[in-house]
Amino acid sequence: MVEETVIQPVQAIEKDHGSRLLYQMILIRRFEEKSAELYTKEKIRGFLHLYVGEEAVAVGVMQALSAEDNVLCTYREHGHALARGIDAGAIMAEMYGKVEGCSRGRGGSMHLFDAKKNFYGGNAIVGGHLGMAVGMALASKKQKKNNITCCFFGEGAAAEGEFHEAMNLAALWNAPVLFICENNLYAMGTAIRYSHSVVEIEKKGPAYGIETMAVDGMDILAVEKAAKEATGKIRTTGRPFLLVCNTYRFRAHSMFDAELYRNKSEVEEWKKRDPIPVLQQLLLHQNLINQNDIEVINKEVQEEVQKAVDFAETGTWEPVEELTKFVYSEKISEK
Ligand SMILES: Cc1ncc(C[n+]2csc(CCOP(=O)(O)OP(=O)(O)O)c2C)c(N)n1
Repeated sequence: MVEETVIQPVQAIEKDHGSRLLYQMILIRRFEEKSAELYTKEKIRGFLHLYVGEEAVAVGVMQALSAEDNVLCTYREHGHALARGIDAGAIMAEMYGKVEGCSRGRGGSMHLFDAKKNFYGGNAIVGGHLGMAVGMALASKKQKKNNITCCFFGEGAAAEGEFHEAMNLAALWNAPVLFICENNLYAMGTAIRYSHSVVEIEKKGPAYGIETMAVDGMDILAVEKAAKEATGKIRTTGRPFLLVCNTYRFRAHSMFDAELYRNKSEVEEWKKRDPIPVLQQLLLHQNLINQNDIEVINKEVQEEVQKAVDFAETGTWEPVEELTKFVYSEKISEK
């Protein structure tokens, strides 16, 4: 738990809104802790990348997006999917590989997808979805849809050519993309200082004529405020925007990682800035919630996570004879 550090709110906060933000971050945390437990029991297979510690970024940014906006994420996307409003049961069933999963059980943890929510992955190729985001934003613009495409990626992706090509073309073509760099300081076991000649990612936006801002990614209110400012600008100018959220992952890169590249003391230091207790303290301090409210939130979260697990457990395995379905588009397979 965090000591008595109470952040100064960057904006006035309403009771209901504050409680909702807290609920969503706690839901993501408990959902992922449960996922890790189920992984060790081999209920969830394949890869599993946890977002623990970074919740303020996904929840904060989602507050600035409308239902029509597109969202693309990396493989560390359980938090974004939950914050986008995809049902926890459909996400858990996906990780179990059940037909009731949001990607019909074919994607697993790294490929959560829900077209109805305009949530386009879950992408496992580092940097691969940045180009897709520019393409989607361009398509929206041509179709005069007036929506934004929001693309989350790590600082590891920002060291790749894909990032620079995407930034260049988004600026050149005036594509309404909100680039969110989740800078958690490590790309697997590589610290940022070993992969970036300039570690301040926000310095890279202006090189492409893209307006950029950096924000404390452990402070959900600051993230929300910055994201709203960014989307406001994109909606009025039609231009892309780069928002760098400086954050930290508390757990290993994935379930296979001995974490030999960083000291435990560094992790402990960052845990003192855990976004959940920080927001909780702020809300308590402002008398917007009390201990009883916190207990109610925790109880409701626990029930929601349990419901998701029950849904996944009772879900259906895809029959073997259907495995070749959806491999090609309907049109091609009809021929
Ligand atoms: C093109 C490509 N190269 C390498 C990998 C292997 N890989 C998977 S995750 C990862 C680290 C990416 O770090 P970052 O972009 O900072 O995101 P984070 O995992 O920290 O959220 C790497 C190198 C990959 N999936 N795709």
